[in-house]
Amino acid sequence: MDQSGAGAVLPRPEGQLASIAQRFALPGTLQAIEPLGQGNVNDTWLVTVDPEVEGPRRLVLQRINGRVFSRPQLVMANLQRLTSHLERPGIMGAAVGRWEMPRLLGVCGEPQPWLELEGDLWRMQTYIEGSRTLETIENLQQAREVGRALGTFHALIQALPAEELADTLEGFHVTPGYLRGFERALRTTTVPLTPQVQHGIAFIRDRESFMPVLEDARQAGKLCLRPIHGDPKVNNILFDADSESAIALIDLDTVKPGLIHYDIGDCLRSGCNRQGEETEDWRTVRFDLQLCEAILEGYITAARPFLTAADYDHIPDAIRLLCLELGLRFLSDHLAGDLYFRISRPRHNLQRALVQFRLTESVETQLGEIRAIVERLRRSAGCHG
Ligand code: GN1
Ligand code: MG
Repeated sequence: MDQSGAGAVLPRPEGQLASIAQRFALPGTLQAIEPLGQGNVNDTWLVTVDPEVEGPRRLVLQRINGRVFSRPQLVMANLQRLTSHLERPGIMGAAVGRWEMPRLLGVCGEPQPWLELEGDLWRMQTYIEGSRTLETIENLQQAREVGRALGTFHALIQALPAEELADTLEGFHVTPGYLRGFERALRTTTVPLTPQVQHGIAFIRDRESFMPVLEDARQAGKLCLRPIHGDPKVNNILFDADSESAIALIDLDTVKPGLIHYDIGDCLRSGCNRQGEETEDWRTVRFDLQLCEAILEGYITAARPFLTAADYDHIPDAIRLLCLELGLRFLSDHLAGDLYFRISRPRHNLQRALVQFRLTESVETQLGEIRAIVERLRRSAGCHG
């Protein structure tokens, strides 16, 4: 989910969507409902009300995708656990400057802040006013802020025990599991094995032995499970509308136990691709080292207190792996008939996969430089080991 993409206000809403919205404790009369953002998994709408009492004018309504999140109640339980953690005294002190969290709205006559209708789970959250999203990073200051936002989020949730969060999406970012899914999809696929698909298959085959790199480090006790965001791509980071400061991380459905390297890798694969992951011009995609350095610098300013020497050691591989992993996930979904990621045209997931594979290659050719950047930042953060 992201907060961009709000279009013109529609006529006063009616129908099923409006009656669902009205079951929430809206602070006024419903005025408009319009699609919001470009999420690949959940459905999101911006709801506008005419406030009768003091309260928010704009809200975000979402239907959680039950095919992806088989137990969406656990997603909501994690969100509530996260909120109660952040409300504990002293926790928000880890955030410098303006920092916001969306708040859940109650449902009229229900004890819990969500609705279950015909197998779908619906929820409503406050829209963070005075904010904007970026589809791609435009300058180094924004890059530092993207990193600082992720570091701040990690710092805020470090003291939340990972075992108090449910595993809402088993196998999420566990790359060897995605490789097994790819093999299954390949055995049963009915899509044509065009030269582009074959290129993707060969690309995966050449890198199979690299895929367990983070899970091996976890099993060896070098990295451990911590609470993570799970999806810190650039358009899930809100910026202040009037400055270059990041003020929130949204799309909290994948907050759950994981490796912080999933987040670091995912944030860099998204942030360092200046063309964005939806570009059709996949051949010219590259991984931008300057943005990489600025994002990591921003991340480390906020994350330095809890980063270990082993954490630094695994950052370069995490960057390479998360690009490769998303390419693998997109290609598998293309082979499986586009069941997971929403598409807007034929071969959309194939094209997305080719973008990520090109990005992976660009990371691979610059791994020496990436290692040098991490090493320099580690030394200036005073971490030896
Ligand atoms: C999905 O739905 P969205 O766009 O927030 C996916 C992420 C991917 C991302 C790629 C639960 O996120 O893992 O990185 O697409 N979310 C899930 O754009 O699988
Ligand atoms: Mg998401």
